[in-house]
Amino acid sequence: MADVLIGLGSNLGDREGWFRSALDRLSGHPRIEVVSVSPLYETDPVGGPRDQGLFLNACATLETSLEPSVLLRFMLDIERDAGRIRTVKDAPRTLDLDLLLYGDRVIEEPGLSVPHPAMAERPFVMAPAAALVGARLHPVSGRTLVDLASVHDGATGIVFHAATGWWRDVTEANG
Ligand code: PH2
Ligand code: MG
Ligand code: MG
Repeated sequence: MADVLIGLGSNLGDREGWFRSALDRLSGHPRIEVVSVSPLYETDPVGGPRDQGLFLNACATLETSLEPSVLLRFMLDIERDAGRIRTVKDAPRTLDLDLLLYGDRVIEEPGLSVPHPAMAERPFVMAPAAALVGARLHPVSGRTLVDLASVHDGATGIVFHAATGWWRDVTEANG
């Protein structure tokens, strides 16, 4: 079983609702267990068109026996079913699911880079990641996620939105 960290992002429609249904889909998969879910943060959009709405961002940890490429395909299916339309880079989106860490594996394949190459430089990823699994090591830099996140201390545009528990009691999901 691999210990996986994913990122969730949304700035269109029922942002929290997209997150809830994505986590429901993930936990409903026979080979995926949703282990923990971070607080929700509301964040200023980074990149992309002007005048897009604020994001909600969060992270979750999963246990899975799915290979990374198979897990990624399932995540892309969930995005598509949430009505995600891919237009320009960093366009507003109903749901973005990013595979951030897969155990301590380092993967470079077409369409799949793990650890996610931009994660450490993005405060909207590192704030929830550090809150959830701060002691975890980034397998390339060898630094903890808290340490990597501390570069962004004092960053603006990252606002705490809801405490862990906004999805559901994770022990219930595991039962
Ligand atoms: N995702 C992006 C680009 N910009 N900005 C915020 N605040 N949150 C995101 O999830 C996000 C972004 C590309 O995936
Ligand atoms: Mg993304
Ligand atoms: Mg993505």
